[in-house]
Amino acid sequence: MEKQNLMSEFQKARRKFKPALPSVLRGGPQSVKPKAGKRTESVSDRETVKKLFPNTYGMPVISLAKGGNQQVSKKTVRVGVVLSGGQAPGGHNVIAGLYDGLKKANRKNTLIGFLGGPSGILENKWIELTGNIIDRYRNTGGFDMIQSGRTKIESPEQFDVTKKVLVSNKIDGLVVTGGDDSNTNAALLAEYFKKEKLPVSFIGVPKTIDGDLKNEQVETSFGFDTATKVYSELVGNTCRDVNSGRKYWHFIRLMGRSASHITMEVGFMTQPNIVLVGEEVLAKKMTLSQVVNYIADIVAKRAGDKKYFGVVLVPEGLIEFIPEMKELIVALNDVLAENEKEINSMAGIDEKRNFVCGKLEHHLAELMRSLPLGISSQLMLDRDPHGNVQVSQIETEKLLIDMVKTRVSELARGGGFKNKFTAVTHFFGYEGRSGAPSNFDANYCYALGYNAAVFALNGYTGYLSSVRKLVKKPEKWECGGIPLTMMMNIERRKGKEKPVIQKALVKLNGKPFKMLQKDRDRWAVTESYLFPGPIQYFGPSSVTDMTTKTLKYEQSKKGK
Ligand code: FBP
Repeated sequence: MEKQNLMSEFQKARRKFKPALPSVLRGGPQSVKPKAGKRTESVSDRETVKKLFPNTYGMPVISLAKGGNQQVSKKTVRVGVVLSGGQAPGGHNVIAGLYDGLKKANRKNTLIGFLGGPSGILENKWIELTGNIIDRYRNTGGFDMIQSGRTKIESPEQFDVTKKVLVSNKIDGLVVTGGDDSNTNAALLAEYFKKEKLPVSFIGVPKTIDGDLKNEQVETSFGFDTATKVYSELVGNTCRDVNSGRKYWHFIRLMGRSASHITMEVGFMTQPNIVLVGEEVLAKKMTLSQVVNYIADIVAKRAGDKKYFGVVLVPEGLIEFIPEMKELIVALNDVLAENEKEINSMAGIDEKRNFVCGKLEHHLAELMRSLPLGISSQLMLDRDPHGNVQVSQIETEKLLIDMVKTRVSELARGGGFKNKFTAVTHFFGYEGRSGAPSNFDANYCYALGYNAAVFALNGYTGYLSSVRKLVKKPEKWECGGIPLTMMMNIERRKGKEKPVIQKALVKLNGKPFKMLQKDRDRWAVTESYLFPGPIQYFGPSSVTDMTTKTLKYEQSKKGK
């Protein structure tokens, strides 16, 4: 709990920030009328998704307009909230907005917070969130008010426990704040409760710093704005350092488990020498050696100009985009899932690797053996509860440096430059996930939470809270809800076909990538570095209210 005497001057000042609500929400939930649009379909695998969600498939998109809706104030509701997955700046403001929305409708409404993520539901661990608690966390980063976790509610027993816990606690609605996997879970719960004829509303809120939970209706997930601003400060400072010392190459891996949105945004903000984009590597079917050659050629070119320094941005998910590595990871997922007990009983990494290699096809076993032991052991680490490989634990930047070093030595032997390649590694991930939310995230999250209150009060279930037109001022933002099933497709997880919300990867025909393509050759050979400095919370609006370049480019004439 944030106690007044344990607060920095910044925290005290930041607490006073009043998020600006979209004008449609300003009169409270009782002055908002939901309007239904057309029936919807899932993004793909329609028949399969429809069969899996017979009660919640096809629901319409809902938009909110001003209008009398007094009945939401007449009943008293008890709503739960859970934070799920990785931290993202602004989560506390989602809860604050939800709380304020519920209380504005009826002072007797209550909000409870399940502790430690979805496991808090399974273990029936929760606290009532009072005004005092909420006030201590307004506009703060982190998820420490109620913490988070990655437990997936998936077995029939877990669904049964969830039912018992929510019913016994008289919960009318549950707001699930999470990424694609957690919102998939919310959709499954919505479907299950509908099937059981239990009137509990499940409303999702799009969270993830990775920025890959977006589509036509969701312009960005919350946290991306703040996290990329934090990373941009660090990368900008590193660019300034190389430009001063002129002796190192910095390889900086940035979070973003699958998509390269974070890396591209930080690239726009700082203009380093190399920005790798996983989605491009996949589209061009580049091998690991080709990625290495691309970097080594730029290192050699700069060395030819007597520039023995530079900055490379590496998206954390790169490794999974290199087709040969992806094939290996997919095969490993199955081998690890099928032989979990046996592998866990082995103590040595060599033993594990030999065992696993024995189960892989010959060419994949060869690839696995060719990797440094550290990397192959990181590739074998436990998958997260949703079946994802934990790329935050794989030191791709070290693998690249090793290989670039070898390649640069080869090139240097051909003459033309001195081989003075010295590299330094960084991983910027956790540093950005819990920063104090930028004005954008503070406003956006508050609106998402308040909007979720409107949806819960109106008894909707299986919807994602959506706030749009985000490049405009907050009062002009549009609010509504998107059926979770609309965003689904079928993917292979833990060796099985599962319905999941489709991740939004970087589009190679989209404006952000085209902007990068236009500039990156110049950034490679010159020092075009930008130094964005820290997020500004106070000061001129041109600086404090700046949205991300990604959002700006994507929303400019629909990103074309
Ligand atoms: P979410 O998708 O749950 O928001 O998490 C994203 C992320 O921050 C990734 O960028 C990163 O790979 C992962 O979480 C790290 O997870 P963990 O906190 O479990 O190490």
